[in-house]
Amino acid sequence: MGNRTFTMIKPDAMKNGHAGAILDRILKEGFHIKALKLTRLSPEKAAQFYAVHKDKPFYAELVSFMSSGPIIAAILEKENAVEDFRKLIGHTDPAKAEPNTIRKLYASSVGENAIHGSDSDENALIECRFMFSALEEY
Ligand code: DAT
Ligand code: MG
Repeated sequence: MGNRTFTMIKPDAMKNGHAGAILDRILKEGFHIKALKLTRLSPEKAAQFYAVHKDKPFYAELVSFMSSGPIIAAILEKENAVEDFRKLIGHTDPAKAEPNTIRKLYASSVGENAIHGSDSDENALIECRFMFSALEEY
């Protein structure tokens, strides 16, 4: 799983019409799409996905935002996928994100920051399985 990561194009980027540009950028950066779906998280699924943050002050807002509209979820493959993808998306807070990162280009705030990327190989596997149950197929 060292060469795979998991991403979601978040509801703000979907609503603002950035999904096409973001997918284009991901492909141009050398990531291969192994699985992809347009879906919507229920509040329960969003709460479960972000359970690690359940004691944070922004948790309720995060769950509400992530279940507020459609998302695109995908499994991406590339050498060193997790680390390279975190670099490509940039800092959690777009105000602190490096120039030309996806969050710098498309995110509006720390809460609504356009895109998710796994933070470790272990979490990438957990997150891929969370969203794509028949992972063996990919
Ligand atoms: P990342 O998405 O960069 O891995 P994280 O795991 O620390 O960041 O937080 C998960 C999400 O929670 C993040 O993408 C947006 C939201 N979030 C994080 N910090 C926040 C804050 N200070 N205020 C509001 N939302 C926040
Ligand atoms: Mg994180």
